[in-house]
Amino acid sequence: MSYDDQNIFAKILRGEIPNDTVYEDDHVLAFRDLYPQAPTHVLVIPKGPYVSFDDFSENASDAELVAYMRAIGKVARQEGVSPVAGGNGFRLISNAGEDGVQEVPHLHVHIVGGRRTGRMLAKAE
Ligand code: DGP
Repeated sequence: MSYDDQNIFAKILRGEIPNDTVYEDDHVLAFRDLYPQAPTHVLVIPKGPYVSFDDFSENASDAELVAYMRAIGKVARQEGVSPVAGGNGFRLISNAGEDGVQEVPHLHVHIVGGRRTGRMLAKAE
């Protein structure tokens, strides 16, 4: 699957659509999910054109990979959900492709917290 630069997160990165940014650096943008499913629901995306986690892990530079991993932890701490910084915990979700039920084809990790998130998987729709 090739990268579609008309996806909604590409438009957010170009500033064509507003977003509620919580963190940004040279390689990463994090912003609140438009349809939050928990008190904390932040999406962390790389600024580069990567469709999914596997695409990113294969093709991103070391600097992008490190920045992304660090940013996820920073946002969890900033949002107060990091258990190693006194928070009550969180879940990371990164959906990929059809079986992963990925809606937006630009890599994103959901940081979900602020409530109990239940068991890992729901039954298939
Ligand atoms: P996924 O199924 O993992 O591809 O989730 C996509 C998420 O993106 C979903 O939780 C809703 C969110 N979303 C969709 N459109 C927008 C938007 O325009 N702005 C923001 N902030 N979030 C969006």
